[in-house]
Amino acid sequence: MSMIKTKIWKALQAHYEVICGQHMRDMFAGDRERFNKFSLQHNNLLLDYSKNRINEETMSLLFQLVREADLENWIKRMFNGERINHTEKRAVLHTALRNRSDQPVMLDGQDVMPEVRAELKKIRELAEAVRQRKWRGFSGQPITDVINIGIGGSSLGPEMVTDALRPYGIHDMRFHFVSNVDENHIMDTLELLKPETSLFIISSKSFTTQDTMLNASTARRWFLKNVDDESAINKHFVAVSANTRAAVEFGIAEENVFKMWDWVGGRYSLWSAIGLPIAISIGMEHFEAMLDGAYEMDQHFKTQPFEKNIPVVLALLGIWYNNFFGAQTQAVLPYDQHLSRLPAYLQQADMESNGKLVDRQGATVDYETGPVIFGEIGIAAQHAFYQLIHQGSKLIPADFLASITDFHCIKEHHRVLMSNVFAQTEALMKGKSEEDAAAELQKQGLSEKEIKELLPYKVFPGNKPTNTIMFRTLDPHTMGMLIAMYEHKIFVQGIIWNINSFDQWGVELGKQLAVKIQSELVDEQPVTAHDSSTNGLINFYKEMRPKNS
Ligand code: G6Q
Repeated sequence: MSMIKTKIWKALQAHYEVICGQHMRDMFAGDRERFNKFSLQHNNLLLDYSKNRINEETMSLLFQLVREADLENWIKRMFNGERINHTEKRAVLHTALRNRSDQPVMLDGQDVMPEVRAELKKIRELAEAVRQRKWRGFSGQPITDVINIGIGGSSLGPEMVTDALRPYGIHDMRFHFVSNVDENHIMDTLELLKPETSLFIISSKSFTTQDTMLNASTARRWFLKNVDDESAINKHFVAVSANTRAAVEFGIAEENVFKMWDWVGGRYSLWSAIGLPIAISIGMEHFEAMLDGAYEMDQHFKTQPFEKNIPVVLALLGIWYNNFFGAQTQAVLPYDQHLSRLPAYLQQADMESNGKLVDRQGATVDYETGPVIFGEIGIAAQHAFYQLIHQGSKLIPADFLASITDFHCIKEHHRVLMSNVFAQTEALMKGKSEEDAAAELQKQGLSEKEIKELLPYKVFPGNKPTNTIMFRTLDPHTMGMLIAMYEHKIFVQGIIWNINSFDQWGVELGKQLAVKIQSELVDEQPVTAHDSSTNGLINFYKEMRPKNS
């Protein structure tokens, strides 16, 4: 039976009819305990979800929904290594990568932990050797530049975290992330490098992704052109892959290949050797602190009752807006500059996981699934697209993220920053009534006529939902907690929507399509095999491109 035909779904729908006419302003006015009721704290992490269009009944119905979806059992199945990614027949065990206990994690009767620990040891050895200048290039010089060549899950996570934990990063080393097959990306990067001080990490779970393979070959060619010594490759190229053979065939020494496993999805893999750039940047102790933070969130997720469970609450609020209010989007608005890549990272994590139309039984769903995730640094976005959130015709639930301390202790900066976080979420909730707007205009000395004309534009409806996620400092431990929090939120939503959050056939399609057309671009012959638009575009390109390109 489709979820939307269940009793609990209908109860939520009926409840929505009651809530949608209510304003959060009145909800706050009528309940002084609202913040205490609708906020959760875990260590130094606070989730304030009181500025949502909910009351106690809403939450109780939503908790009932998640119980009926059998979440408790699904959590066990995931952590216990069942093959819950049924379309690829794979287990989903990224949590094993950050299992900091001495408990085994069994997969088909075998404990995966010895292999996980062996890889962590290998990561530590490389990270320390590079950081301590013991890893030397062919000419005896230490590494100054680390270049990650990978795309999607093999790039976004490491890039986001390396950036986010910059204050913990080694200062005299530069990190580059090349993902686009557009030659500008690799060429612009190579321009900044010297072969003798560069370390390339070729990150590809499959080691067949065309974009990555091409960028890796170009990097290798550039290196050999400058160095002219094949044996020097060993000191400048390492790989991370589940396909060791292909990495070795590419020319990477077997001892320089770090392992990945098919039970780790690309977008969930930054905890593995895919996180090498992070480990080199922040050092192994900090990398492990990040794993500790994620493990702590795993334990919280596994053991806390749903009512006190941060990922579960976040997931349910998302369902509330997505499926009952008809919201199409979810904004991610970090106020910490170091989280500037978080929206891009979550776009993949969320949309690749829950952008699905077919349920676990193979039927097309008759309800909305994953939302469009978008976002930007909050302060920058305030001067750009917040207009639409405040006064547009769409409902856009938003997550605000902010750290309580900064690293440079420049008080004015941080106070101004935080005052914006508090002011924006308050304004989005309260809005500005006609009376308040009119009073403001009167104060500015406008005439009655002018006020009447301007008033409609100066009114803010408010009632815009936000979560505020605040933490003491953006340290490695907190970073681990935050990422794991979002991973589990996505998982919970996938369970409620009855979809497989761990495959990505849409991405696979992209990998196949271009290969076919590529052969048609070799010669100058016009093509006719496609629809008229595709034919037209290909032929225009062929005609306009410089000869011999
Ligand atoms: C992630 C996706 C996808 C993948 C890239 C790169 O979950 O599967 O983003 O990470 O397509 O794939 P490779 O690591 O195999 O090159």
